[in-house]
Amino acid sequence: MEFQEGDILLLRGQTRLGKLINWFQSFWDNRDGASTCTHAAIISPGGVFEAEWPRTGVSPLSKYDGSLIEIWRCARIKEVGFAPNFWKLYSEQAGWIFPVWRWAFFAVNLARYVHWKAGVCSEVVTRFLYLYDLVGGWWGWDVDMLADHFHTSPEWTMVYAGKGRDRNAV
Ligand SMILES: [Ca+2]
Repeated sequence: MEFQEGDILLLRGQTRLGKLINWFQSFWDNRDGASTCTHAAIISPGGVFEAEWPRTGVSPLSKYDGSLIEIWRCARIKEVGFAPNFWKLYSEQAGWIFPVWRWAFFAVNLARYVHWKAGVCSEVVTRFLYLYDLVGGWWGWDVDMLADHFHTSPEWTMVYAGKGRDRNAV
């Protein structure tokens, strides 16, 4: 499976922290009451573009080797073109220290109202989708909102689900 630039990676939360995040997300989720994914990133030149501690930027895809991931694809991103919107997003979000404080606002369901410039992982991905008119906003979007959107929108297809490739495997 070759991933394309503009595909969206969702990480299924398996760790203790992941389970805690899923509990929070399902607690606030008034759609399906369930949450399985805890991180989101954009397939980009050099790997994945993601907001994560310590700074928002590009990480190698090999970081997800052995982790359970889902890859989602929307045709419009390729039709409109990846590069202009990606580099616009990059210029806005790359380099910020991960806004840890935002978790407090997510926890009390105020993240969509209280923000500065830097988003958490799911907000950065949703901002990217917003540039394609695929969503109506991005602040306050948690990973489960993104996952639920992908599962319910006809524009999105899951092209891969399973373990990230183990590049050391023979
Ligand atoms: Ca959900």
